[in-house]
Amino acid sequence: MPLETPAHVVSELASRGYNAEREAVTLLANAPDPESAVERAVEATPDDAVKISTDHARTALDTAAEAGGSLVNGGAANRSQTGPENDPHDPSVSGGTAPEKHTNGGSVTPVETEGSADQDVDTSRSIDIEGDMTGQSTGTGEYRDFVAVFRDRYERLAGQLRGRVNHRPTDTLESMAPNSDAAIVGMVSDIRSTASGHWLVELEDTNGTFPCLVMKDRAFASQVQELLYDEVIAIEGTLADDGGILFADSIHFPDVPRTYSPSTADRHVQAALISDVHVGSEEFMADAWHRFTDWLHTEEADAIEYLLLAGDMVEGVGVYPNQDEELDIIDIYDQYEAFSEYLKEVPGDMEIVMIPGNHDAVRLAEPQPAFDEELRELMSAHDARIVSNPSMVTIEGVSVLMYHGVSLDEVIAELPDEKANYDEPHKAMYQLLKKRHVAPQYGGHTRLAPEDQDYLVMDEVPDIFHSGHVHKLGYGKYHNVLTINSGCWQAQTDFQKSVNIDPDSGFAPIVDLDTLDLTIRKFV
Ligand code: D5M
Ligand code: FE
Ligand code: ZN
Repeated sequence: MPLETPAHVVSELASRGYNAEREAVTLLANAPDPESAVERAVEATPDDAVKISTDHARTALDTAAEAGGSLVNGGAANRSQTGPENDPHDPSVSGGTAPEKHTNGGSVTPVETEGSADQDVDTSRSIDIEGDMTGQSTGTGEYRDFVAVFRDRYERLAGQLRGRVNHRPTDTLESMAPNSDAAIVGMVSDIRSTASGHWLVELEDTNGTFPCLVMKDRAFASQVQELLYDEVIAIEGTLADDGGILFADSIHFPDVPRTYSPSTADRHVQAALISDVHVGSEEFMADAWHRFTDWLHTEEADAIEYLLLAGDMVEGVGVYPNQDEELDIIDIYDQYEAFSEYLKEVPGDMEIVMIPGNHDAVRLAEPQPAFDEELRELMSAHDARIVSNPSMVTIEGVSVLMYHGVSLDEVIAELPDEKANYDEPHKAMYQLLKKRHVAPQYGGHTRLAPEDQDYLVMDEVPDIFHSGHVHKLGYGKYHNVLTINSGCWQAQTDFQKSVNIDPDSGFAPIVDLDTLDLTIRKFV
């Protein structure tokens, strides 16, 4: 294969199991004889390294130059030759060792990655992870765990609402004077329509439950249709004559303030947000993936320093009935090995963050801890940060809530079409922002694992909310929060055909972290 383009160099290196930095690829592709340059670069790379750094490429070109004639023919390749020599701390060389662990469940120190001298002189990357519960799971699935997790959810979301209403515990309401104004902060425990078409919403707090009547002709009555079981809301109203029911005047959600002002990066830097790669499926779109990764090596993609992957790296096994009929790779470890090879096509100097999805080899119940050591080992080429689903990832000061999105199926099924539908998946995500919880409803399609705290609560408002799962591209802003569902890299499956899901495959949403502007790139 002729190697004159960066794309060819990348695939040649990937086929030999190497990942490479962008500048290294540019250098090799611009050499008069790229083929032998690649050969030398591979030789110059230590045996235990999987990433070809710019320095390795330079060494290869320099030795060739000494051997006679210059291999570097100008252009980008000639921009500078002043890279650090034999830097023992070269962060670009991954020895494929164990990944960083975020075992304290809190934030970790931002990692400083030195840019290569001629590329991003002032670059210092910054990533901070919060809410990664990998290694923190304490739940045993017993009743008291459920009590603990729901209490924690209630306390944290009620805390967001308490300042806004003058609430009373449910067990004190009956002793209040009839007709007095009152408010309740509670978890939705029941929603029923009455014979005359009004709504009876029952709220539960830590003291008991209380019924609230929403009259059908009130302007806010349509908000009842947005309610999901187990979400935490506040209802204000007037107590009935006998004190046994609250006539609702308003419903409050924890919500995102309308005036929310997101943070932005203080330099021009971009992130690609993707999900649902589904390697191992017959429908995985390898060609689109190659086009995407080839493009990442071009100048146009120079500012893209981060790649966020929101779950479903591989197709998995036994996820859905009859899934095996559409598997290209039947062993899950083989699927991850193949995925790891595809990941090697991504420029080695990009920071990658990934969370698992429902097709990945981790527990299905949410929160999902990140991959175990064995899987991390399989994917070690890139030193990706592999964290739990969901996680809050702060890059360059911009917080990104990454959540795979299984609850979106439920939100779309439960809520009226104009509030949530598959063609506008971002609107279903708006609902999660409004409820400040990524998977409010328990006991339905979305499986929840009880832990000592509810990792699915959004304590902080994210600047960007990134999900996948529904395989539909959708984006918009909700109270200034950039909300993105990133589509997928899998063509329509038989199941999707049978239920008319027409996936948006091969798109890469690219976010400017300094402006939060979004560009959608298509690779099909
Ligand atoms: O699911 C992708 C989308 O398709 C998501 O909205 C669920 C839906 N889906 C796909 N296959 C099935 C089956 N067999 N049953 C129910 N729903 C399904 P993903 O999990 O990302 O493949
Ligand atoms: Fe998926
Ligand atoms: Zn999924």
